Amino acid sequence: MAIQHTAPDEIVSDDERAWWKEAVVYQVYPRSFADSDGDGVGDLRGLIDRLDYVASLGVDIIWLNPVYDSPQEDNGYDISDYQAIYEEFGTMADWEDLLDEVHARDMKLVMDLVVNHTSRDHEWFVESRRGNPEYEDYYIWREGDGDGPPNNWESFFGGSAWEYDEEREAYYLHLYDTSQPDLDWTNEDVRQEVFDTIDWWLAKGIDGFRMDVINLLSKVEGLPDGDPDGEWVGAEHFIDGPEMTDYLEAMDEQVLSNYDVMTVGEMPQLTVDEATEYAAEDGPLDMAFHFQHTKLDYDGDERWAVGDWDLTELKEIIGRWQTGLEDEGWNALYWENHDQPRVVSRYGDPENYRRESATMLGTFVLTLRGTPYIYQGQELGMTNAPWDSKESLRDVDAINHAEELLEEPEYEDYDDVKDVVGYRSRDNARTPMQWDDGENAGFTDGDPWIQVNPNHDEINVAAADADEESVLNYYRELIALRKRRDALVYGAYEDLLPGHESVYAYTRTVEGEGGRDRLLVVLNFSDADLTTDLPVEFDDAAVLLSNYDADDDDPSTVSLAPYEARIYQLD
Ligand code: TEU
Repeated sequence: MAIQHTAPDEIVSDDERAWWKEAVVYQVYPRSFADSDGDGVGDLRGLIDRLDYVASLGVDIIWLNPVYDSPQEDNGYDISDYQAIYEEFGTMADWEDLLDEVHARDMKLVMDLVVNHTSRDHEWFVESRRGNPEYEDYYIWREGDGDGPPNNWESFFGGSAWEYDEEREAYYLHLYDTSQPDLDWTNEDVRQEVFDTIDWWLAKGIDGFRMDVINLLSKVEGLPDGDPDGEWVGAEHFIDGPEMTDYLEAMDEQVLSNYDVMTVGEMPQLTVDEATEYAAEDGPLDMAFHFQHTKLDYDGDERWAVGDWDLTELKEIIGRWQTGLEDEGWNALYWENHDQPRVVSRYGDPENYRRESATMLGTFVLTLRGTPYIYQGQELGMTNAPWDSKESLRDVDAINHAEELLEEPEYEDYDDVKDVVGYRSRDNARTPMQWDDGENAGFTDGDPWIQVNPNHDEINVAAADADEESVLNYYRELIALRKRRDALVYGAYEDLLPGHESVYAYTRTVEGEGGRDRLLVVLNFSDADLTTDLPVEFDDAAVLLSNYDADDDDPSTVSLAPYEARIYQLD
């Protein structure tokens, strides 16, 4: 329910404003969004047909996952040609139509930039492994150490980060799948090729880039062994390496700064200090994704094992980023993307309080300081899916992990590992968008490349559209509210109850010559009814938005239903 209040105008100065700070981003994973030609794989025409839906959310920017030519071993993060469109997604003409249609709806289009590695099928790699002098140093080739690989570095997807190549008779480095060899960024020709590619796309009129694992470009000279007990063996030598800032600054100077575009870096193991440098006012990037809040439900450093988490830990992490980037840098806010399990299934209650927890978690990500990113289906409260057989898995990372576990004596067959693989598998995010309750959820007329979540008969766009109380309509209201209130975009963040284990309450305040606007967000992260005191003046308080149909006569003692979210105007 919403009560209309107007915010004072002109509190935030023009100097502080930026279009990408005020924007809400919607992430489209084209393979799973909409299939127009019945081959079971989503495509660009399918996306074009659904652009009115995307615009109806009130979002400003679409971030499109990779659509470049690729053998699709890692669903497009293995690029074989940076200047061509993957055939199953469509043609360059389709892509150009997409750009026009996005712009015609006053939205912007941000593309994925994957330049830490290419596909093994990229011409550069084909020539490099053959020893063609022009390309021989495009990748990181090394002799083995005795019979083994050059060092102990590991691939993020498991196993050694080195693969022996018979043709070249040497090992190449791949920090991800064996099909994704790392480019050698110390080679000036490589850097120039990448800068030219970036320029080529920007000249076509796109509005920015999301940069894949961009803090991995620079590796420590000599490639020494990594700490064998590290979370990712070798990471201390290949994350934020010595030339990292120089590479990004050169990219900015030579290409990015010639255009008014948005850049967001995906940066594993990023810290606040690093973020303030990369995304400083005059830094090379506008903002960066960190991963700290996505590891809450890990068991220690163990990515696959599921551990308990508590709300005070989340507050600590969020507080660190909200206050740490107050003066320098800008947050990229997200719960979900194509690599993360569905947030309702992780931090909410998909069985008993799906609508409530999905809307509460949505309130959180849309009311922090930073630019929010919503992943397709998140606005419906889509959930994780059952992964009952190994054959149902599609994600190279999940399949590798299942196979690794099955080599251990304690596991006999897939049934023994399905819970752990199923919970974390990136496939959870990649089940098709649920458009209606028909066969295949209206995603395709053919056989979908990955299973459709069986709950699409209940959770789908058509049903949500028609239901005033749906997660979808709540997201729409919330996005609209964010547009009306500068406090939600620019306001300073203050955590009111850092030690509370169930209630997350914070204020967002903007102050300036034009006055002051202060909003209060109160979220119940538990499935219990509870009452709490809040250390704020409530005299003129009024609820701006709530995910329950409830009003509060005496708001200074707040009574909250399970997963209830409320936004108040304070003064
Ligand atoms: O992902 C990088 C990656 O591995 C992180 O998202 C990871 O989940 C995080 O570091 C956990 O701590 C990107 C893409 O998003 C992914 O789809 C690709 O497979 C990968 O790079 C390789 O290109």
